[in-house]
Amino acid sequence: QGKTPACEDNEFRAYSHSEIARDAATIKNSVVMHLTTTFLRTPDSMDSGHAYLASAFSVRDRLLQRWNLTNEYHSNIGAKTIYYMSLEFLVGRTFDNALLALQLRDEYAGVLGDVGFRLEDIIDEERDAALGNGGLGRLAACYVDSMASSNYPGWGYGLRYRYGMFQQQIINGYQVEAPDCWLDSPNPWEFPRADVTYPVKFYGHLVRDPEVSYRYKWESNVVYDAMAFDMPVPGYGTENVGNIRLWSCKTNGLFDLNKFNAGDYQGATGGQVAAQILTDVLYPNDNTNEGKELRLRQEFLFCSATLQDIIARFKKTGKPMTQLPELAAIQLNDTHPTLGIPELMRILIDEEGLSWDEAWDTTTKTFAFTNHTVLPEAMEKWPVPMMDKILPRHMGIIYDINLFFLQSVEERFPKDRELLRNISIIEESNSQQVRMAYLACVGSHKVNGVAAIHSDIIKQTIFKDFVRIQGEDKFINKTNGVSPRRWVNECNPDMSRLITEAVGDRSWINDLTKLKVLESKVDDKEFRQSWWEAKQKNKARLAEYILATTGINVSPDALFDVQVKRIHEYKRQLMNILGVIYRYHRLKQMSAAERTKELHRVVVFAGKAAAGYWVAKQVIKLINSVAEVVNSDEEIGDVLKVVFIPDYSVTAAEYIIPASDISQHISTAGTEASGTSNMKFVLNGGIILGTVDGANIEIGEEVGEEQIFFFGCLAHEVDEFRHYLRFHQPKPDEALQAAFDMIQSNTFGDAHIFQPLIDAVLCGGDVYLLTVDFPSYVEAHKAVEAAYRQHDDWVTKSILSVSRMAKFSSDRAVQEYAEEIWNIEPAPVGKSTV
Ligand code: KOT
Repeated sequence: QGKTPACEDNEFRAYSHSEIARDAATIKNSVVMHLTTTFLRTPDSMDSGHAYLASAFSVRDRLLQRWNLTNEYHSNIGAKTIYYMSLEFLVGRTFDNALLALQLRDEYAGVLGDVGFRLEDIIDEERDAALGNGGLGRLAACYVDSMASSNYPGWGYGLRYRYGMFQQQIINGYQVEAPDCWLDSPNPWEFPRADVTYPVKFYGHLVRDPEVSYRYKWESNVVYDAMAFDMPVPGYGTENVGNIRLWSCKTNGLFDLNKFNAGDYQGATGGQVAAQILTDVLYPNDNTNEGKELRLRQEFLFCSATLQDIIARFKKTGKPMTQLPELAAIQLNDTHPTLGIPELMRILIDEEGLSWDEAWDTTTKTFAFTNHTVLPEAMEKWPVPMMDKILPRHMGIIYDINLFFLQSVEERFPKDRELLRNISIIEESNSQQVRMAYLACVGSHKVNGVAAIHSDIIKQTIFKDFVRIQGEDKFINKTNGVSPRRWVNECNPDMSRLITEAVGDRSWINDLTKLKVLESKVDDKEFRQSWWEAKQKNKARLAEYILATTGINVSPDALFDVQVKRIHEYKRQLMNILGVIYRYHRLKQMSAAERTKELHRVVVFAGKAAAGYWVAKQVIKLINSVAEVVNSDEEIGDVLKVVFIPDYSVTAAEYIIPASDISQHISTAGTEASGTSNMKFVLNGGIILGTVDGANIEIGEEVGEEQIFFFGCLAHEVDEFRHYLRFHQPKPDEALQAAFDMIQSNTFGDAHIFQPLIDAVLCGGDVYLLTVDFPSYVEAHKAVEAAYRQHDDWVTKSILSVSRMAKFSSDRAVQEYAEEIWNIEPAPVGKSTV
């Protein structure tokens, strides 16, 4: 290929550098242009769906212009770039986010208003990009948002699943999964790049280099093409636009002409089908590892395409490969992208001709690894025979990495065979397994947990021996954070307006330390009143949403008590619904007169269960069965309502979170690595009822103990309780027993369906310690209720909490990663636009 000549045409160049047009006429023009030419519609036949698409495409044009400038600039100055590798990016919607970032929201609202559309309705036309399960995927989306907004040269790398997180329907109280066909309508927020395509090999055999014993040629006929799709990530208040590059498996070239000519039309496309399957679906598991072969192939396609792309970009600089870590940092979002380590080794040794030592030094300086969970069932392990068959070269490299690592340990700790067995990357079980967390750890220069307690726990458990061998300094904490753009400014416009008034400008959106000024407003009567009203308005908005999605009527005057997250035994939605049942039991025992004195409460649940997770699905059924009985009990009326909102998503969260008074984060101590919705709830003026776990602890430290309701046993007590309960019958207290009794007397339908849930507690060792924590859980609820009745104090708690939440901005988290792990600096393209 010849070198592209520099563009001599100044009009061309001037246009590409031009400012974003903000006047109504130009915006209108571009919307109509897309309506008529991209979508072949006329203004007279425009419905809200096409109004959305045409508007979105016109915003996209503006983003892509800045996207180009950002990338051109970063490559011109030779900026070091962070590559955030994640199998999940839970982005949600982009249109409103982009409008806010470009500060074009009012302008588009005006233009659309002129032709009879409300911006809110147009925004509602967009489907979520649900390329993730929950916290881990949403964290990745917040981090690329922060990189863009803080001007760090950074890209996310992921997979473009044809079907994202399944849609959840509730039928007869049960979860039913339906495919998420998010790409059925045009997606304005992705940009296909047919020119950015890499071949990815599978299977095959190895031919040893005659000269260098550890260098191989990997020959295979099974080669798939991964093609890039770019999703622009608008930075807020800056001209920088970040990028998430997603790979899709291309089916071109897999057409078998021989079979076609022989009349085997089906067979001719068999290869295409096999290829497409690779990026077809997101595995809907959160905190569990299924160990499916297809998933391993997905992971490798992702890692190989990403590493090839990063290296192709680096090679344009003409620098030697050993300097890669000076221009690139790669962060592994959990172990899912760990094959990037042996893939980089393979490229450096087999294709670039580096020695093993040079390659290893370069690789370990480039990679860093984030661990997100301590649950044993989530630990990724791959059978050696499976990996050897699909990725023979990588299996060999992993063996060598392990050999050299074990040799170095043996030198320092001679004759400690148990130590060697414990830290080996290969687990010696029947069918050996590759322990991906160990591979990620050995191949990285830094390993971090996602909240202080979690980072301590991993140093004492899974990485204990590694801390001894590789030193304390390698193992650090990076407490999670969330984006103030999406999780305050976008989802809570009324509260945001109040904050902007208090701060004096919108600078807080990129600098949450500014929230401190709210503390001085805490005694301002008018401010307090507006604060309360903003919450009430959000509650009214959620009440409408609940009515629309479930048909249930709830009053915004009740206390909104919310638990929304993946359904998992360790998150203990079961304990919550048992608490609700106990409350119902008490209400039924009261006289009508007594009941009128009770605080009205709406208990909101939402969340998906992995399709194969039977217990979690039964919990959903129990919640819905309780809801049906309680909500139709005329004696109870508005005193207690129970709602399960179907199909929890980023967009649903944007409605639900700003409306909560109290939210529950009640995992068994030591099991929730961090949690991130806890941060979002408090940032939106809600109070936490939670265990001493994950980021709850640090939130408590920041907001002060008056502003949080803790209960339950502590992480260091858990092992002892579990041990005791393995050999002794768990003893539910009276309250918990009352709840069990109510279920068992068929109050919520056939008790048989729920008996396994009760058995898990009473006969299954109560692994999640419901019997241990239930008494203090009930007490904590009482404390919440008493506090909520003190309306004035509650508003104080709410304002003080928000004012003290600066730490939990993903901007702070990303800055810490940049300074302590990635060694990169901000590189703003143009001037700040705030
Ligand atoms: C594990 C395996 C597959 C898919 C997801 C996971 C996973 C998710 N592991 N940890 N998480 C969550 O990550 C969040 C972000 O760090 C944490 O806040 C949360 O506590 C983890 O459960």
